[in-house]
Formats: sequence, C-alpha cells, structure tokens
Amino acid sequence: MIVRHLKDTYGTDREVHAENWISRRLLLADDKMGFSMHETLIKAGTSTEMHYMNHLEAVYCIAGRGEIKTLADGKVYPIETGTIYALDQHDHHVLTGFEDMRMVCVFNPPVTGREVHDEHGAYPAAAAVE
Ligand code: 9YT
Repeated sequence: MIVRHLKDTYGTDREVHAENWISRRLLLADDKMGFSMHETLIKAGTSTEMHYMNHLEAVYCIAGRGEIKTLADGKVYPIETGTIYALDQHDHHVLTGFEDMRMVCVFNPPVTGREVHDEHGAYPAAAAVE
C-alpha cells in the first residue's frame, strides 16, 4: 500500500512550479496505479490555456472560484468548491482563477512527473508511458 501526505511533496521533485500554478504530484506513473493524481494550486488572477492532446484529465475543485472556457465552442462554465470537469474530448480550454483555487487533478495515462507544458499547453505522450 502507498500512503503519502501532501506535505511530503513540498520542496521535492514532486512539486512543480509554473508561472500560473503549482502542481504537487501525489501519485505518478511509477506508482503503477494507471493514473496520476495531483493537487494543483491555480493562482488568483491567472488564465492558462491548455490542450492535453495525449491525456484525459479530470479536475475537482476543493477550494476557490474561477471559470473554464472551452475554445471549440466558446462556452464558459463557472467553477466553485465542489465542481468537477472532465476533459473527455481532450478539450482545448482556458482556466481562470478568480481566487486561488485548489484542484485535485487525475491524469490518464499517468504523468511521470517530468513533463512541462509544451507550446500547445500539452504534456508529451512518450514521457507519460512507463
Ligand atoms: C488544472 C490544470 O490542468 N492545471 C495545470 C497543471 C496540471 N493539472 C498538473 O500538472 O497538475
């Protein structure tokens, strides 16, 4: 069994800092669960364009407020504590935090922990498969 705490990621290579967010990777590919699970802090006042062409991602908001816009159709969905969104169509989107938002993110296939967003706001496929 694997037992970890969020604080075990602080200051380690499981904590990834980007301009608009901090991702703390609780479970990664080498944990062999078939998915990865992260807690991501979206910083207040930021908007981030993302397009995970190689992954499915579900995102559950446990604190804060914001919105997500799907770029294919221009629809905007409010996000508050208790909202989940699932990018089941690899949806190209923009995520905006009105406040700091704490999000629990699950990726299938799992990320390895080494990925950074490319110019499309995606993580590469090759690095995701171990
Ligand atoms: C919500 C979202 O997709 N933020 C970008 C970071 C990503 N969730 C990650 O790597 O944890």
